[in-house]
Amino acid sequence: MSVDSLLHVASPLAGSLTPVHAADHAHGWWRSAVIYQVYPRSFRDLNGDGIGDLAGITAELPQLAELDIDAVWLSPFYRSPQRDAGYDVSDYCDVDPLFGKLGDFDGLIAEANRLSLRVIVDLVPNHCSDQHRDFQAALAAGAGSPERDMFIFRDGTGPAGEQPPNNWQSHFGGSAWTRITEPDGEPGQWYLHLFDSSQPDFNWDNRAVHHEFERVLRFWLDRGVSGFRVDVAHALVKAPGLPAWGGRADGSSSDGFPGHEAPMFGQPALHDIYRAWRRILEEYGPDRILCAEANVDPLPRLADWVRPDEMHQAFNFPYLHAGLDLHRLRTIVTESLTSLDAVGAPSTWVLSNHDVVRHATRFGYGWSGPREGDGIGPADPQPDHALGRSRAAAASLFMLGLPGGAYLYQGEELGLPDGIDIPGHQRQDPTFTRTGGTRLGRDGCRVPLPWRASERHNGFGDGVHPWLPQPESFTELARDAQAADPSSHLNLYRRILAARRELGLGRGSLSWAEEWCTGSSLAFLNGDVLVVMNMGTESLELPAGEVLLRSSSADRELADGWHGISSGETVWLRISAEDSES
Ligand code: TEU
Ligand code: CA
Repeated sequence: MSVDSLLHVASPLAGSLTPVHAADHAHGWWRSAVIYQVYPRSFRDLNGDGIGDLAGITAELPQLAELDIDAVWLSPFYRSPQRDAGYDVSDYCDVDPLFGKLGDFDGLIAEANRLSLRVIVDLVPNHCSDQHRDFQAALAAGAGSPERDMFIFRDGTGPAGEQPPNNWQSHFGGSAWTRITEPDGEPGQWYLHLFDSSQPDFNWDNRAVHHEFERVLRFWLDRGVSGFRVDVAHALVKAPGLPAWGGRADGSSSDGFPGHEAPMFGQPALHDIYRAWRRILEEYGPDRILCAEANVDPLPRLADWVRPDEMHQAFNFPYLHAGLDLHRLRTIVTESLTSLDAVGAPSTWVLSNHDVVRHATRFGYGWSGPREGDGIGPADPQPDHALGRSRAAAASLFMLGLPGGAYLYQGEELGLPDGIDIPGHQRQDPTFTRTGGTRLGRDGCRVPLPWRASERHNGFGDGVHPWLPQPESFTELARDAQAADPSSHLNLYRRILAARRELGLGRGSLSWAEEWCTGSSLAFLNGDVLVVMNMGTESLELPAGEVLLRSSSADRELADGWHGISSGETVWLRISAEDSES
């Protein structure tokens, strides 16, 4: 093709770029990292007791390394009564026997090092388990004691203190307060728990709590972790006086985000805590990171969490919640990049995790799936699985073309759907019991992974049944079956991740390519790669360039002549230098 015709084809594209973000040349492996979330209970059960374990993770780690990811983040594996799947920690510096021993953790780190994978662990500082020795000591010590001051104990209201201290509600349903029986056998004080009643909130106004967590950070840093994902990072500090909250009582506004003034979220004193943690990490060199699980709204406020002396990253929940609403997606990508650029931080992107319906299932429902934390059961409207999986591929190909870091949730590379046929007696999310089954909770996205189609329980473990039943489709979706099929979801992910690294997209730039932002399609240029997602009902023609990747397996098999983008598809197209400049 002559230069003339290239320029001719390219001009509509080049003439209508809206620049948002410049290429990133700062130091830091994490700035463009792909971090893969391992949910230990459901990854791989090596000892056959039906629940995943650390040795199982170590055994399958080479399969993750093949995916070309940078790090794994492990959800909690610490000592825990497992009332909230391990987010109820009774000892922060030990491995629960369910998952193995500390030595198994060291083995996992050694294997990760061999494979050049970093390991990030989950830190749960907002609350512990009621079985934690500090909480047991607080119960035994009585009102007004220093032991009680580690937590948030208050006298009740009403004539005999029989009413909770305020109107706050638990995320999992019901009051956020539980009344205890005092050591003398009388009904006594109440303690605050933003989550399950077995998860008492720590009192972060107490320096002893700070010291305890600084010890925990050092413990895992000394064992070789590359950082921490910080659970409910926005909730540690509560407003003085614990004022009643008039919005939705769990602190969220109508769209599910924390309200701006919620007294349990986003308090200014949080930032000094994270500054102190950052200083500790820096004692270990520049490569250890903190990532906030901070559900922050409005988006520009997220930048306050990742200022140069605070956390390195924060999850981008607005991106996850935008789903396939292209108008919202565009606004969120623009706001994320511009507000984070202002503090020199990269953005992160995410579509699935262990708290939400998997995106392959969400996208099987028109434009908006079920409410967060509610889950899907057999009596609910059912998703279109094929549509969900193909849109999930399109959404992932779009996300992984964006500059910044990305978080993947185990099984999304297989296009796994949520488990739907889970009998009530097998559901373990406290949301299910605390709401009398009206909200099914998050078990659907936590179903054990299928590794090998021909093995017992699809290779999850060869002992007793997995702790949650696997849907029938998990056999054909098993990793080994997909590895053998060039057009599988897994092989698409492999190609995406390899190309993303080779093209340096995580460090790249972003300009909206207006010509292809039609309302039903959305497109950006990152370096010389044009990423177009078409959610309209019609196919679109693409500008000149080399098609690098397509999300639709049907179109991948089409004859070479096809130079368009189907409905429901995303394409990566390399525009030559003459095309993208001028
Ligand atoms: O979740 C925090 C959180 O605010 C939500 O994602 C919450 O799980 C959801 O709104 C409930 O419907 C974190 C963990 O990711 C989650 O698994 C834990 O249960 C929770 O903290 C408590 O530790
Ligand atoms: Ca096991």
